[in-house]
Amino acid sequence: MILAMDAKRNDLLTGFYEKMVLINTVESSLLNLFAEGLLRGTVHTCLGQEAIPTGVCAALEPGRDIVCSNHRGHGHFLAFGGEARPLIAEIMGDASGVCRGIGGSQHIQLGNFYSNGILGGMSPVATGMALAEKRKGSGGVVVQFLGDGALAEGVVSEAFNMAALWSLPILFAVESNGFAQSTPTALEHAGKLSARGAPYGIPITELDGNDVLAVHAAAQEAVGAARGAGGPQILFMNTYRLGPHSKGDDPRDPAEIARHAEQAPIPRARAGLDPEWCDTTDHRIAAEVAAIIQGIRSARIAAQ
Ligand SMILES: Cc1ncc(C[n+]2csc(CCOP(=O)(O)OP(=O)(O)O)c2C)c(N)n1
Repeated sequence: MILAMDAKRNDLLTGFYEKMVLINTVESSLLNLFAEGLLRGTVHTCLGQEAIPTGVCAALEPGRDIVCSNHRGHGHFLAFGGEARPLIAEIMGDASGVCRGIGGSQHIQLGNFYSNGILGGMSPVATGMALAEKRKGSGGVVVQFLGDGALAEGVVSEAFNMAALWSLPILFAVESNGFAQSTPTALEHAGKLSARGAPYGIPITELDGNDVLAVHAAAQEAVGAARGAGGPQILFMNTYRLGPHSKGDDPRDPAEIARHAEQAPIPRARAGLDPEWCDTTDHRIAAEVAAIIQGIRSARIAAQ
């Protein structure tokens, strides 16, 4: 029995590790492309936060559930089953991208995946979608990803109220990385952020957002509760953004970042896996992502 549980845990961790490395590799490559001048606009990466999209989206049913993402949404897209090539092409402004290169980094839509860069703007949209799913009786759950900074937006409080009042099937997945751009949480918010659900009677679970297995287990429970007519749920997941807010804007102490890097989701997961397998996986995924980018660049040159 214990052996079977260990094997299941290992299988889960293996799959999650691959997904997190894919997200990390794509995100790092995007920062390189930006530095090369190959991306227009801006790009927000989720480096260091890979466990949250990976663990939460693994608790969802792709054809039935809906993901509403934010400005930091590439990881959510990849974790919800989106492919790397059309995502990268989209962000590169290429016509072969998910939204024909028109949406860019922050405005991506494919199937049941929607992202938008207006802070907190997806809270009422996601709440409306949850109302629609409830009325249809589809059994679908909507997950809205938002940062701790977005909790200061009034529209998020309004969405919490409506979702609770109408007992809607929605999970608000808060990625608390301690900053809103360059403002530390303590300078932005009064009171205890992880208690924000209490006035609305929304169950809220606070957890270590860098532990992918813990995120997955909490998401399974919260999604199950929302699907089972338990109304809205909030997961308040503590994490740390290792990359800059967007491209190069990072006023934080490099020593602080280095300290957090040791506790990031990928090294944490790696500690429970075979290091040789991890190295092989890292190299394979790096080669796959490099080939995707090379392919897009070559096609572009050929078309000129
Ligand atoms: C309504 C609105 N105001 C301001 C911005 C600019 N902006 C983009 S991200 C961001 C900080 C977001 O912080 P948080 O919600 O904690 O998410 P994180 O960036 O930390 O993932 C701000 C102020 C915006 N996109 N929308």
